[in-house]
Amino acid sequence: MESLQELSESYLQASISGERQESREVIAAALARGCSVFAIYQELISPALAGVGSLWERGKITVCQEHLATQITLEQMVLLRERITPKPSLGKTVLATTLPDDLHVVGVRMVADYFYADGWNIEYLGSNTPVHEIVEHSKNKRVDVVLVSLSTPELVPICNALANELRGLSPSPFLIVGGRGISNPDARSTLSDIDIFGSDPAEAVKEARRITGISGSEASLEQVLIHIGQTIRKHRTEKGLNQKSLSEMADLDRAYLSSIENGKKNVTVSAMLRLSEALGISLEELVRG
Ligand code: B12
Repeated sequence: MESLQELSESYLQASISGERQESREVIAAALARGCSVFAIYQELISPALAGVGSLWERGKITVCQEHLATQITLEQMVLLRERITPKPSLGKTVLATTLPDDLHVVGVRMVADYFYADGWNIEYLGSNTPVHEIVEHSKNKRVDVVLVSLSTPELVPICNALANELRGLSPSPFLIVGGRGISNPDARSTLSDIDIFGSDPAEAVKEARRITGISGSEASLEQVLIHIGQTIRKHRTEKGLNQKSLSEMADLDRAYLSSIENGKKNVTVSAMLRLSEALGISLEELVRG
């Protein structure tokens, strides 16, 4: 079986060759090995794109090949996103964007997906958004957190201008900034009025929860039951099973399964164990989604 690193190398080759189907098969192979969407983002796609960057820097590939790899990646990410079952809604909104003249969207889309999985509403603006538009949209949508990705330190002055304008809003959203453009401490030291600097998307989600006052155990029992029900339904339909077949496999009453899937029953641990076994997933996956 190929390691994730080998799969990443195959993905790099397939994507710069414009082989959509082959690129998709590499991702399918990682999924078949049980890799999560976020493991694929971090350990397969990100290193492959870093590889694309270094081939391009050394003149080994054309700009068109770099563009093909990015477009194929964005397509694969749309498909991967569909596999994410978000946690119950937190009722909080994050706006994710790059700044004017920054076309690099893969990183910010990935970070937005971490927030999506955590139950945030996402206002994803993609690339090259003017500062005053970000501020206006934040105000209109009552955004709680603005998340900016910088691909180069040259964007720091624009980011400072954004921070300054956001401070003028009431209430003022929190500002989280990350990306390759601030990986260097010198670049970070020139940023002002930023609530959080981030490099690790999972850490950024935790920090965003902390600064907006969301505790880890925010979800009510009702929300948890709805979430478990949705997870069961998602895995059941992915396996092409109807409720009748799954209830027989798990030795449960069909009507009981139906109310579990609708989040209407306080499902017992033994029923969850039987369902996780029948669906071929761990109990933890069933609970966390
Ligand atoms: C694809 C790509 C492009 C594509 C982008 C297309 C698109 N639609 O996204 C195109 C061809 C347009 C492009 C153009 C350019 N690019 Co370019 N590009 C890349 C490349 C190969 C991959 C970028 C990528 O998607 N990486 C994968 C993602 C997942 O990584 P990431 O963005 O770093 O994000 C991760 C983390 O940083 C973090 N993160 C990111 N944002 C945030 C935000 C928060 C809040 C948090 C918590 C975390 C976080 O989470 C992500 C997941 O771990 C990189 C090479 C590389 N090593 O990355 C160069 C690279 C970024 N580009 C570079 C350059 C120089 C350019 C150009 C100036 C080239 C030119 N001379 O024309 C132009 C600029 C265009 C512009 N105006 O923006 C340089 C930047 C160097 C620098 N830092 O100053 C790089 C590093 C290549 C290099 N080695 O020189 N590029």
